[in-house]
Amino acid sequence: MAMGVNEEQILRSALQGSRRDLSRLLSLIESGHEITIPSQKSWTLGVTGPPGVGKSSLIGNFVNYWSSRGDKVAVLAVDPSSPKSGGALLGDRMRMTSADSGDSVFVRSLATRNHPGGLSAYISIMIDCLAACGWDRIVIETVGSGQSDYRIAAFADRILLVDGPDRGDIVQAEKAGIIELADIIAVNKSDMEGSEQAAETIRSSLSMDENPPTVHLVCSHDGSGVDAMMKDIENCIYEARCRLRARERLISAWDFRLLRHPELNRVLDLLETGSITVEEAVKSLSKSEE
Ligand SMILES: Nc1nc2c(ncn2[C@@H]2O[C@H](COP(=O)(O)OP(=O)(O)OP(=O)(O)O)[C@@H](O)[C@H]2O)c(=O)[nH]1
Ligand SMILES: [Mg+2]
Repeated sequence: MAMGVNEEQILRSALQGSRRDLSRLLSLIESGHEITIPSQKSWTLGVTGPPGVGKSSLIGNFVNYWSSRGDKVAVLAVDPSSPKSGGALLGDRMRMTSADSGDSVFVRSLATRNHPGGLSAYISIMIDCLAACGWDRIVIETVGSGQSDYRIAAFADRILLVDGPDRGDIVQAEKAGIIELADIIAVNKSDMEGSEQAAETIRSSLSMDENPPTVHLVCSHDGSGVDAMMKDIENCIYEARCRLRARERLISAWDFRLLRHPELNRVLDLLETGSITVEEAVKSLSKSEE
């Protein structure tokens, strides 16, 4: 479907720097409008990890670091307020503004609950739009509590996994299989007991890897360790995990199509009553796709 006049106007105005129209543009994309924009060269970082480990707080540090260098930073926060630390995003916004970086920061939240098939179909085009509108650093924050959540981070070129000092956090990340996708791992809350040991546990579990991610012990509250980690994020060579990420993106896109398939409920009814086998269900859904 070609873009309407109104959409073209919004796109043009967003490209000229209107933040309001950039927001409107992202809303259009999120609600399924097709926006045509040439693929862009962009700098993207996915930040993922279990709920409450301090992802948003660390992103607040990154924003300060980048905006003090003159970079413009856009943050796409997917389901930003988990019940465990609800309202965190607002706090971050305030922190970002207090860093006198108002014009150089753009924060947008995206709720997966409105999208049964996830956000995979929208995220790349949103990244292209942000890059075309002049945002130099694009960060995608996702809660890594389930595979479909953390997979969205794989749409970024580099992935930072944030973990906490609790063994529970780390086990959760291990179970979800996020660790293997990460280029860099941050064990946050170094001011808390157990954090050093948590970092050591992760390092030793990675010691057999061919290209192990670097593990940083950081504290978003006082900023310790953050500058060294930022340098690592900037310089990270992420090619080693490109294929893995491509695989995760493909699986996301596949899930998206399946969960939005118009015949899905009919086929599920048949499966539920045992009228067809899973194999027949797959065949039936693939046939009606052709
Ligand atoms: N002690 C300590 N607490 C921290 C640190 N960083 C973040 N926190 C606290 O941890 C809680 C969660 O922080 P968030 O930044 O919202 O964590 P998050 O991972 O973005 O949370 P979700 O997006 O809800 O998954 C807040 O109460 C923070 O103040 C830290 O370095 N040390
Ligand atoms: Mg958060």
